[in-house]
Amino acid sequence: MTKLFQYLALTALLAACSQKSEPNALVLPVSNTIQIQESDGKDTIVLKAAHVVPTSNQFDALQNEFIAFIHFGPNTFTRMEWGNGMEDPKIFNLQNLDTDQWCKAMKDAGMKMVIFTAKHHDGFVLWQSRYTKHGVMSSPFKEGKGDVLKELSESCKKYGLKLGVYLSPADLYQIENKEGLYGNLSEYTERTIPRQVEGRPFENKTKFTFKVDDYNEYFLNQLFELLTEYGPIHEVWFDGAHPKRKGGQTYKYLAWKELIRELAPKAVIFGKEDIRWCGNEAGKTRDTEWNVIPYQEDPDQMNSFPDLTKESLGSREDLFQGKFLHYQQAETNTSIREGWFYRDDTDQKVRSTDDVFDMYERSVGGNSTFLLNIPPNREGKFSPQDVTVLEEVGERIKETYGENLLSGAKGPHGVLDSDNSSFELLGQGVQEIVIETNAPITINRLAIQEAIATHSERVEKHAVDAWVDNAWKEIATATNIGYKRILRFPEITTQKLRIRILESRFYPALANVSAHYYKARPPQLSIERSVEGSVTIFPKKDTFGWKPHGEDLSLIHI
Ligand code: FUL
Repeated sequence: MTKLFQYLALTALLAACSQKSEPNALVLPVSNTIQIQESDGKDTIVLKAAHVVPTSNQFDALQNEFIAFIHFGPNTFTRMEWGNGMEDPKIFNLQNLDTDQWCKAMKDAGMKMVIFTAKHHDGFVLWQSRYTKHGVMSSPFKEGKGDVLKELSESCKKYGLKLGVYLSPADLYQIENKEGLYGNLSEYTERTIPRQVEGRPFENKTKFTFKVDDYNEYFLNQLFELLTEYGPIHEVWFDGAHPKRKGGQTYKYLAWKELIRELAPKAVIFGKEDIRWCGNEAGKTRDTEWNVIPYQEDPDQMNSFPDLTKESLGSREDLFQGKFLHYQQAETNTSIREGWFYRDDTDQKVRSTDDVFDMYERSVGGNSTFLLNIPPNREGKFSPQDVTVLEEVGERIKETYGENLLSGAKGPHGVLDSDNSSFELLGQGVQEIVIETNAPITINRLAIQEAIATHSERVEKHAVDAWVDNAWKEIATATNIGYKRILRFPEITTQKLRIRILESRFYPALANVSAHYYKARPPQLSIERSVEGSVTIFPKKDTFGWKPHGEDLSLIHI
């Protein structure tokens, strides 16, 4: 880290020298949200954007890179994607549960955290909640004594995975049943959270008072249980979908947030100001994914957040429309299977290792986090095909990215750190860096990271050249970098690389550069024999489709 501080000093110096062109450079502090003033010109807005940084929780979440989603519940047994809330809890007829097997497979894949559907839209709870009987307590699972979340949290501890919870705001059981609280038009009054339940005291004695209605109280009580009785929670996932609404029910998110920040200080909140949905469920990524996003209101005060699905979200033109600039990273979420829930091992297709690895490189290497869903089957396990894909993806990640082929190379300030830590901050007028290795290396991947935690995301366009046959040869170009950009290019053997920053919002600050080699696999082939005996060999078609209900659910996000 010493080097980093030297470079920081250098940048400050260079900034000081350039006071004429950037008068605000030295006085502008970095922040998670920066307000735009009416008097701000375009240059000032761009400069402000270059000072918007993630919170330490957001930065930790970005460093997880590859995380897991688990959809499990009555739908696993009814083979539905969305339940209707009126399912008999006995449907959840789980005879075996092997959360260790889930965790081992996720760990082998290189994932760092798992987010579990504690409650999906059907309202069935997979933990022993004090506040409803619609859940595992009324199911045959361990004669009503089972707690899936508890078992998962214990396995997570054992395998060193972080845990997150998905608690659906939409709740069909609370909508459909006679005594349901959702949209029951109850009054907003002062309520103490958690509501005490006889014989079920909480070890955590924290108390909150919020002015809320019945459903918000129910939701807060459940959040209290989830955030205090299952170990540290690192992400709370709020889904935007609503199969049905009732009674004009609204959500008092600002109260939920207060409770989460207090009880789970390390957690990021998905679907709100910390993390945004990438905008599709099929694993598509943007070529340019900016995480500094313009808002019309202060995101810290906002109660609801729209889904941001446009192709361009944080370009200069987008920023000029905003009143606040806010760091809000994207999660690229999709499922390893056709659908979020397990249906069967015959018709429900599973993505190939090639497909998952490609999404990994595009999402993690495209300034976002990769959230991959693996739905357990009715035996309480991941199916063998899913496990194989996870193992193979993990092996490829390790084999490709486990080692930096630049370690020991000479950078502009001496030998690069072999641990790949602090690298280089570019000052005014410094638009390129050259890295020279001790011996020729053969590479087809380059990963570049900006020092976003301290210097925001600034690079808007860059290129990489390799020294080949006594000349520079451009091998890759791309737009922004941010947390991480993985460049993929045909393999090249060289001893010298040059990174050129072509456009940036302010002095770019690079944190890491690493070079890698991905061993390409031969294409999967299919063989067809005709009746006459002739043989045709052709590349296997990837027939995976995204159809949870036979339709694209991303279209019904509301
Ligand atoms: C969507 C939900 O409707 C799906 O069932 C799933 O939970 C997915 C992650 O989000 O909005």
